[in-house]
Amino acid sequence: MEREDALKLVKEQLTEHRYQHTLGVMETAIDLAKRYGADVKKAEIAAIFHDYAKFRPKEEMRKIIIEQGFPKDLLEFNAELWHAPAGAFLVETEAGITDREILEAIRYHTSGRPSMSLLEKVIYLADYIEPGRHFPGVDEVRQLAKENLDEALIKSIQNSIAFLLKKNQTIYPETFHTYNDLVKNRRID
Ligand code: DGI
Ligand code: FE
Ligand code: FE
Repeated sequence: MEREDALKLVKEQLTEHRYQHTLGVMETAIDLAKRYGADVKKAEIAAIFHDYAKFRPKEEMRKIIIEQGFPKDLLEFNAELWHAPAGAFLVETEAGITDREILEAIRYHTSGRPSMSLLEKVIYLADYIEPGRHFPGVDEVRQLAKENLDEALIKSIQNSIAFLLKKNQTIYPETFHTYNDLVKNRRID
């Protein structure tokens, strides 16, 4: 799908603010894909569609998670997590994207997962460091992202977990599993 067609589909689904975030993720994902040798076109399309389901009603997302056999434990955790797997389903059925790698990058963009693909890592990190993000620690992750994709991911997950702890929020176990997997496979140079 061409960029302009994808952006048009997504714009209808999002607020102006979330659309601007999406444009930032798109540019950042393209940069990261070039830097780390991921498929640039897939990174572009996955980034454009990553938050497609962000504003869908909770009940619709809950239904998709149950009917599509996504892990049901998602439903016991914060509903903010649901737009990622629900989005993967809706992007396939409504936008006609069939590429599994793109759909998985969308599905795992919030929690990550162990053994993430290069494309999944690019989208996860681009979502965290796009230019519109302003939270504490983001500049450190932006610096790391220039040198080492996994180290940047580890730092971003550490920051996210610390942020959720501070807010007294539950933490979805897959977030820990992603973190542990990356740390175990760390290459110390
Ligand atoms: O959709 P975005 O805002 O661009 O970014 P995202 O898909 O990473 O979603 C971030 C939101 O999801 C943010 O409000 C924090 C929340 N979140 C992510 N992981 C967890 C989580 N919330 C809880 N409670 N537990 C998690 O593990
Ligand atoms: Fe998201
Ligand atoms: Fe996002």
